[in-house]
Amino acid sequence: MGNSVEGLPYKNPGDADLARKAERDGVELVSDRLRKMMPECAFGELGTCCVMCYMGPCRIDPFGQGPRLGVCGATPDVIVARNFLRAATGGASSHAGHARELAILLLEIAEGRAPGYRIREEGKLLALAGKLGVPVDGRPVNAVAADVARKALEDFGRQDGQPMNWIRARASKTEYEKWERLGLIVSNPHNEIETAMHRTSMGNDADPLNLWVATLRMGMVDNFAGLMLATDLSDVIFGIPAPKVVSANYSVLKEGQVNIACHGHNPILASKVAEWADRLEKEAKEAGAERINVVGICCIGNELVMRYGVPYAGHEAQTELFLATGAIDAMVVDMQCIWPSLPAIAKCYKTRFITTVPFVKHPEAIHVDFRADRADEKAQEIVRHAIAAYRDRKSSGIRVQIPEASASLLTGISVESLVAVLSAVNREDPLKPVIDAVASGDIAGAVGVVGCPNPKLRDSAMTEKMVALLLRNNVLVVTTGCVNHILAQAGFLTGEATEKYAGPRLKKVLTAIGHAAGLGGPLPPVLHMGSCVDNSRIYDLLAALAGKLGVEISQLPVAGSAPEFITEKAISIGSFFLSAGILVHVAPAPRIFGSPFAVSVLTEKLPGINGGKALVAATPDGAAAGIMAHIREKRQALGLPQA
Ligand code: BF8
Repeated sequence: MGNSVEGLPYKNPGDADLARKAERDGVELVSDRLRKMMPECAFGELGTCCVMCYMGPCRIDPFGQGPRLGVCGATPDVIVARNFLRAATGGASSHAGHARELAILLLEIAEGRAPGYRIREEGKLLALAGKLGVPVDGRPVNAVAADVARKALEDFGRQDGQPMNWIRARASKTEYEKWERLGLIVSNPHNEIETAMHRTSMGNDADPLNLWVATLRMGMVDNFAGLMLATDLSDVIFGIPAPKVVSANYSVLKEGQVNIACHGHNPILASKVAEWADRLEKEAKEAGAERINVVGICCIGNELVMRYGVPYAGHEAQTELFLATGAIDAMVVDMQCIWPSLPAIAKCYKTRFITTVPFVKHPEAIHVDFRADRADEKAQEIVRHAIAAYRDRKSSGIRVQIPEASASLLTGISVESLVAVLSAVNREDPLKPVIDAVASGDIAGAVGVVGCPNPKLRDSAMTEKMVALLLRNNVLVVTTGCVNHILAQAGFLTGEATEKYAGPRLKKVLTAIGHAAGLGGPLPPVLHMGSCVDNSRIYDLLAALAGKLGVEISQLPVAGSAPEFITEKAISIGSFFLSAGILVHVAPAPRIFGSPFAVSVLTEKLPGINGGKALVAATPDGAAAGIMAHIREKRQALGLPQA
């Protein structure tokens, strides 16, 4: 494949500057803790450490040294499969919890119990209602919204074994039938989660194949009760994202302003904080600040930038560094990916660290019990904390250092807005230009590059280099999650990146689309589709493309990649894309290599059953080469010319 990208300048200079500042300030960072943890436990890495019962912990050495079975008799294949299923369950629980909160909020809005919120996208609500079989004609919007919310909540209490409403309504017919044949249609996400915990507890399921099928089913829970439900309802309540150009990186912080960093996932909290930051500007000015500046970190950064153009600060692995700037007055969090290290670091810089969710607390944090029915009151309380902290910062002489690192990105690519952009090229059939470009080979394929920034791989610039290689090979990239912060900071989400990184054929297509859409230059080669729950947008796009071509998603020349994954949520998302029959590349290595059975299921057996396949490669060249080989194979099977 060639085209090595060694030597290109990818490092964010702000990271190194702030790491030095943190060291001077006596603040320990993730990189320090990671170093102290080395070497990490090899049994854990292989997945053959079992802590399910108190006859253990047991660990199996795959090289034949020591015991071959756990004390209970569990084989390494069983131990690995159980551990992996539990990880997928952790991830799916997070996404289902996020989505269920939105369903409850929609019901509260419809019943007039959440006065701070409203329905912004009636069109999307009515379209969903139609798919769910909710009558719409002549009914008030709130009555329809209440029924849509009840349809969502019904899935979480369903005991009749019937398929989830959200799967019936939102899966394409082709994919639904495939999942039905494979026994992957789930009925109730909570039952599925309960059964997964039950079957993996000591003395239950000892059939590795049965356990791996349960993992694929957990992937279905993740998508239909988590990702897709969350995206659908967030769009209804907070708006469908539309394209916009926004600033990113450390320079979005402003020394003379009250800086509030939102961190976490659900727009229920952050949208209100952003609103009240504007409404309380007068109070900030009275405190001597120019204004209140809300910025987004991690996935809530994606949610806020996609819909409202809120400055796009940075990713998970930079959170501690953002605190080390000394410029953040309040860090406001809801749930997921909130490192326990943060409140103590915040304290060093007089940053008020504010938790808001009853099950995400920290002894050193300020807790504001944020509730949708009192959202305006609680958001004001949070913003006033930040204004008070600004006064403290100014009077206490905290040293502020904001690196000059800056970037901009085109964001807001929902399926709806992408179709609108493409209509500029073909009004009657907006997806046709993309399909034609894929058919001719101008676009070789597409890859969803998603997930987290893993400190183990950050120094190698794994994500940036892999993406540069894919682009040079005329592969279009779409992104969600924290990797988008990485790619935005490295300049990949601009028209200039098309000039710099895209292969000639991809460049030709993106330039034509960009000019037709009035962008005054090419469309970026990396399209930002949102937060981790917005992986559902990628699935919707693939389903639309497959539907137009009359093939299954598994036949498309596409792949998913989580090149630096960290969390269990990445595992549950990956499990869904395996269920959908897609190649899923991951790095670092998932904890499966202690089980020959797991490796054969994920790399040999599953591809023959539904097309899903795992690819493990921890170097940019290895990952890009594996993905390109897969894309070529799929093109050949469809009878398309090689790009
Ligand atoms: O859900 S990308 S580090 S913030 S897990 Fe977490 Fe990973 Fe970031 Fe979002 Ni997704």
